[in-house]
Amino acid sequence: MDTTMDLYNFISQQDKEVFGALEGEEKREREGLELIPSENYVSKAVREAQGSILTNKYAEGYPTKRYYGGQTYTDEVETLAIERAKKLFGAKFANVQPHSGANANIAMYFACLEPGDTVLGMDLSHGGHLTHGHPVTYITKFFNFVRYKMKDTSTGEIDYDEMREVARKEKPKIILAGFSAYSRELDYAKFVSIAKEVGAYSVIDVAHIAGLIAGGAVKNPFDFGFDVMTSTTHKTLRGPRGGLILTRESEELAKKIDKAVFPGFQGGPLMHVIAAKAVAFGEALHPSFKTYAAQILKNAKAMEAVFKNAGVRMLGGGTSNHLILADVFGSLGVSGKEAEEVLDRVGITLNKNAIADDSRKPMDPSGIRFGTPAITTREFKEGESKRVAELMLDALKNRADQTKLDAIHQEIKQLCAQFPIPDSFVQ
Ligand code: DSN
Repeated sequence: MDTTMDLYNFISQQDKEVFGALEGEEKREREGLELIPSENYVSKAVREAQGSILTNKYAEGYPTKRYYGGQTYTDEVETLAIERAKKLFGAKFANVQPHSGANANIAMYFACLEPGDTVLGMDLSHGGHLTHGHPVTYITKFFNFVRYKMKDTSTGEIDYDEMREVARKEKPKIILAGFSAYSRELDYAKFVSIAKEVGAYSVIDVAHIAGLIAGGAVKNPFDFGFDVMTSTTHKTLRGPRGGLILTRESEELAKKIDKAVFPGFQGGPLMHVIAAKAVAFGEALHPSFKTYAAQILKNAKAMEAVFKNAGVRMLGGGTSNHLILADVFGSLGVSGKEAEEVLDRVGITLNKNAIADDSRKPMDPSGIRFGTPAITTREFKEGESKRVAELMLDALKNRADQTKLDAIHQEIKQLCAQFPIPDSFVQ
C-alpha cells in the first residue's frame, strides 16, 4: 500500500482534518487484519479510476441515450463495464449504475413487482439480508415478504419442502435466494424449479459471493436458470463500493430494470465509480482472479478446521464459501459484542452477528461473522489463516489477560508487516 503522503499530496496541504482521518484509516488497514467478510482491499488502479475526473460528469441515461451532451468517454467507460460484467457472469444484460447493493435490490423489486406483491426470501436470522424485507426497511411498505429457513442449523440445509409449500400458498412473484450471513451453497436447481412452478421470477442476491462466482470457485446461479442476479461490487469481487444488476436472458425484464434504476430511483450515475467497476471487472477477468477466488475458500476451510477442533459451534456446521458464523456465546461464553471488542484490541476486525433464531439482542448477539476475502488479497495461504484462527480463539479464551492480548497483537502486527496490502493484482 502507498504511503499516505504519496497518495494525498493535495489533501495533506489543504485540509489537515480530513487528511488526519485518511492517515488514521490507512494505518488501521495496514496494521490490522480485516476479517469482515463483506470487505476487501481494492487495487491502486481501481482507486485511481474512482478518484478520477469522471466525478465531474452528469450522464443521466444509458450509453448512446443520454440527457446531456459531452458523453464520448462516459459512454466508453460504461460500455466497458457492462460488457465485462456480462462476460464475467454469463449474462445477456448488465446494469452497472446502482449506487449500492440496496439500490440494486430496490430497483429489482420495482422492475419485477406491482405494489402489494409477495416476495419469498430467506429468514433474516438464518442468513438473509436487511434489504430482503426486514421490517425496519421502507420496502416492506410496498411489498409483502414471506420467509424460508434452514431445516437444520448444523448442516445449513434449507427446508425446500417448506419453501415449496409456502410458495404454493403465498404465490410470490419473486423467489429470492442470497444471503449476507450464510456459509453454505444453495441448491439453485430447487429454487428455480419452485419459482417456475408458481410462476415467480427467480432472483439471487450474490453480493457476498460475486467474486467467488466470477472466479469459478462456486457455482454460477445462471447455469441453473436464475432470471436475475443483484450484487454489490466491493466484497469478494474486489471492486469499488457500488451495485450491479445482471439479467440472464430476458430483454423485456432487463429494460424494466434499466427503467427502475434510472429514472425510477436514481439520477446521475456515479461515472467515476462505474469506471472503477470497469477496472475491477477487468481484473476479475484476469486468470489470477481464479487463483484468488479458490484461495479464499481454502483459507476459510483452514480457519474452519481450527474452530471445529476447538469444539466451537459454527452455523451450518462450517463453511463452503468465504465466511464463518460462529456461536461464540454458546461455545465460549463470550457474547458477539464482547468478542468483537476483544478482537479489535488485538488488531482483528470482524463483526458481531445474530445466529439463527438468536435469543440475544441484535446489538449484543450470540455470534461473530468473519471471512477470508481481505486476508486472501494480502496473500495469506492456509498456514497464515490457520494461525489467525488460533490467535482469535486464544484472545477470546484469555480476554482478561492483558499481557497475553498484547503478545497476540504483536504477532498480528508482524503478520501484517510480512504480508502488506498489494497495490496491484495483475502482472
Ligand atoms: N453490510 C453488508 C455485509 O456486511 O454483509 C451487507 O450489506
